[in-house]
Amino acid sequence: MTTINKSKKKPAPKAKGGAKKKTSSKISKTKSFIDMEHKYGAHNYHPLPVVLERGKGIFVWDVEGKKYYDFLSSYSAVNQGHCHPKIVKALKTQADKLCLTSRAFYNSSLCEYEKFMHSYFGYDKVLPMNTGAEGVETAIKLARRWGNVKKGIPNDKIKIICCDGNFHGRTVTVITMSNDPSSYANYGPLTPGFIRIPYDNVSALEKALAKYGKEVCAFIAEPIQGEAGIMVPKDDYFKKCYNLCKKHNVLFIADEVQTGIARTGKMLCSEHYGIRPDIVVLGKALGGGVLPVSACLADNDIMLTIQPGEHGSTFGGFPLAAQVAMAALKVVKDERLVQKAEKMGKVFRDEVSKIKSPFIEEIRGKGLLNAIVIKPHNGKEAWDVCVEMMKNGLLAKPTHQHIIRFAPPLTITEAQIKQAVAIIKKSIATLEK
Ligand code: IF1
Repeated sequence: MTTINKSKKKPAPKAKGGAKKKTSSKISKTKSFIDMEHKYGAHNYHPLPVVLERGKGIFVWDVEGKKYYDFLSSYSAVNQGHCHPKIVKALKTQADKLCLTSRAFYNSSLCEYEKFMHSYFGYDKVLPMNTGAEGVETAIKLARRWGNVKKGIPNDKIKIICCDGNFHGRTVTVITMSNDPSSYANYGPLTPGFIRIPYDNVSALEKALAKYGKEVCAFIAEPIQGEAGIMVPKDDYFKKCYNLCKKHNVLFIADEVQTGIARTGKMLCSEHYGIRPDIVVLGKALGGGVLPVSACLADNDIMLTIQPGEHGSTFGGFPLAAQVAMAALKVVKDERLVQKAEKMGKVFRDEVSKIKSPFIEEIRGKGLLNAIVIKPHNGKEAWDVCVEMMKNGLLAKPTHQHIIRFAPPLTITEAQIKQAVAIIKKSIATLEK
């Protein structure tokens, strides 16, 4: 897959006013914020022309006071809903007490968090970081170290196998794995030691391992590819990959940054496939939508290959993050978000499949991580559908030119899903005319 993410390249259309009843002063409020950002901010995104200032649960409000369904959830970082009172309370309580210590000293929250993560996910140890990309970098370091120390691969020979269409973050080593030029082009020299194979193709992994197995320390994949367009692999793909990895003494790394924490209707998406990865990378919703919190989970055999002083982060595992992450994960259990995502995902896919439109080519996903594939019609494509939905009070974002991701907070109710699908239907119908 070599498709460029054109949705990010396309210039954001000018704000056309959104709601019909806006006064000119209100329009200029939105425009002035956007102009300010264009003048002083780096040009690394192409957002929809909406300026948000408040959020509660599944809703967000813009600076004009207009209310929207949030069907992006900050790329699945807000699974628990915006400003969840229990998560915000944990943040405030700890902020008044102790925010940051660095890892030069012990702190009374981190150990509690580590024990909590052990009982929650069942891995011996957790290695705390901040962003998803750092979590992936850490998994790469762990795998390489394990490959050297435990498997005996010389460091200049160590390889990691990754998949076409992957998205694992934006650091230099991580973009090395990407085959999307909009991620990696002109950022070279990149990091050596990666082999890329097609996703959802067992024989490609089999061949790569037959050829390079002795030098491979790990295979890394997203259980469902997000940026690629919510690509759900065949049911038995990952089980077969996992078994091949075991046969060749290769670690299986699951990047669950986007798919983890109940999003797909299981706590970890890997559970759908009946596998327990050797290393799990978590991020996004681990911070409950309020702080960047990421982590690698692994057992001692892997984790203990990194010795004291050999890896770290000023903020990784800071008291504030530790308390927020525990609160965020408690909310997931207390509010049965795994079960809700599973059930509401079905409702969403059922409702969308009832819409008869030349725009809708396919609806796919698991739990509340879904995508509608848009067939261009009347010269309109996914971006235009998103702009129209925005006008009608629902926010979602295209990935590539023809796919729209739909991922509301997992706290959404059946009635709200139905209202949201009505907005999708109405927006598409407007563009059909
Ligand atoms: C952007 C996508 C989502 C991720 C997986 C690691 C990371 C991500 C599976 C890195 C991050 C984000 C980042 C954002 C867009 C977004 C995204 F469309 F690109 F693929 F969510 F779907 N692993 N994904 O999805 O985590 O360092 O950002 O905390 O960079 O444009 P991060």
